[in-house]
Amino acid sequence: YFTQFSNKLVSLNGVQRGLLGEIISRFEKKGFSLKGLKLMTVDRPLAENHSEDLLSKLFFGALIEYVTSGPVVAMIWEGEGVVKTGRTIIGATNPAQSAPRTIRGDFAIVMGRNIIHGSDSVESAQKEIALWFPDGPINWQSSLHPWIYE
Ligand code: YYY
Ligand code: MG
Repeated sequence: YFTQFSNKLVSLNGVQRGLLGEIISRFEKKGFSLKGLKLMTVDRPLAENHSEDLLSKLFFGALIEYVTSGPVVAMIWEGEGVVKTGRTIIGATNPAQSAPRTIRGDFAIVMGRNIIHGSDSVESAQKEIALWFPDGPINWQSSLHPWIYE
């Protein structure tokens, strides 16, 4: 069983720029399973709670403004190693350094508009899933499971 979940947030300009299908498609094609998905606006307490580890950073205010300024899509993806592999699919924080064929490498130019957030550890994924999906993940299993895992 592959119970590792990761919470991904397609941030404001992922939605505004019409990249949602493209982003979902990259995780789907890899073989990960979608266990939660919603389009939502973000209030300040949620944004601040989500990014509380960055409270002391100079860019914190701008980050909160950005995340609360429009709809985001919150997703839960499940699969073996999804937290680490998901961050590889997303690419480096600074799009100027993200490799081509990563989401940030292909679709973003500057750090403060880098399209998508992904949990950085299994522990933070658990915390973020509880924060964004109070009802938890959707429980289902893909019939492709034996063709994706040995
Ligand atoms: O996990 P990741 O999103 O790759 O980077 P974090 O260090 O957690 O920062 C969160 C978020 O903050 C980043 O995606 C963009 C923004 N940010 C920024 O605007 N300027 C920085 N110098 C660092 C991060
Ligand atoms: Mg982070």
